[in-house]
Amino acid sequence: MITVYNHQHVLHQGKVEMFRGQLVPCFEVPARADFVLAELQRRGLGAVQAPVDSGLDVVQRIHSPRYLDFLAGAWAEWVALDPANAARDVLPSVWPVRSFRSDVLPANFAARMGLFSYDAGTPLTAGTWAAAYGGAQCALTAAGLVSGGERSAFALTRPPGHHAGADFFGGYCFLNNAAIAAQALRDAGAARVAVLDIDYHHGNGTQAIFYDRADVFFASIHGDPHTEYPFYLGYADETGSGAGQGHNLNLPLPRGTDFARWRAALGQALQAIARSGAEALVVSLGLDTFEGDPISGFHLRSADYLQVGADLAAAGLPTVFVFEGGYAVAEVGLNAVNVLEGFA
Ligand code: OKP
Ligand code: ZN
Repeated sequence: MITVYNHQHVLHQGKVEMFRGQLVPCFEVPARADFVLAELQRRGLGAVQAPVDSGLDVVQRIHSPRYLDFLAGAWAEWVALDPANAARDVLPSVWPVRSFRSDVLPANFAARMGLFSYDAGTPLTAGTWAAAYGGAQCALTAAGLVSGGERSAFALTRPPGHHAGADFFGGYCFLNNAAIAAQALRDAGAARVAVLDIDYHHGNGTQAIFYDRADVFFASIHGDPHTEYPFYLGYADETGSGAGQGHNLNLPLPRGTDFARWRAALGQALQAIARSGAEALVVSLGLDTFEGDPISGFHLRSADYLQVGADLAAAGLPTVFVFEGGYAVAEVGLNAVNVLEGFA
């Protein structure tokens, strides 16, 4: 399997995130991708290549122009407010909840930070745009390889993407790489595409992007949002709207879920994907379902990921893997590469 690796990922390096009233060190660190790359190379799982830059055409079909403009220019605006800001990450602190307007674009920078985000755990840094842009290019290149006839490809990139919506960031995510890959597969001729999100956290951004579309089926297995981040989306009764009715499947599971129960949900998701008529699959590959993950609550073990890969392969679809979460940093390489090897 070819890996498309975003060498610019290191440019996004948050210092702290807000957690229980304190600023704590970020969980989403550059070493995560380094461990995956090292394990891929150690096990010789296939070529690693850099992405081809194909610009923002497909990205603009997923994200709104005013959101992309904001992201691309946010760091320069932040430093222009005060040169001392260059040493500090940006975190939002005010949001337009129900009854506020989101159509007006405020001149105030903090107001726009809040307009385009939904949590205080996602620092924006000097290199965030460059890293996220490189990640989107990885997803596009991986999708292009699969459209061109490869059985599978892996977009190894960070920051992750599945929490990012058409016009908001959050949950460590800025550009929705999986959604971008799915759109690229559609544009290259697949009539129907499925996105399967196996990160511990519900892929609220991906769901929202495709919620009213019939051409992209979204399925997600995740911690029950009654207790787990992102809390406000990911319930079983969310099945799609308008033309997208019936094209969204959420399989929330309780904290403490083990592999046997998780695998049964995977089987259910794959059956639904087969029924959807998808001609290609995008897997949002989070490894934070691992028993040792510091911010999650499922109990998958490293060896289980080989079986996950084999189950995904049995679906028989051309597949783009996109790296998402996984915060047990020392084990994330082993776990990710186990999925890929099980698939291969
Ligand atoms: C991103 B991905 C942890 C609180 C939760 C947000 C989690 C984002 C997960 N201190 N913070 O889905 O892996
Ligand atoms: Zn996650």
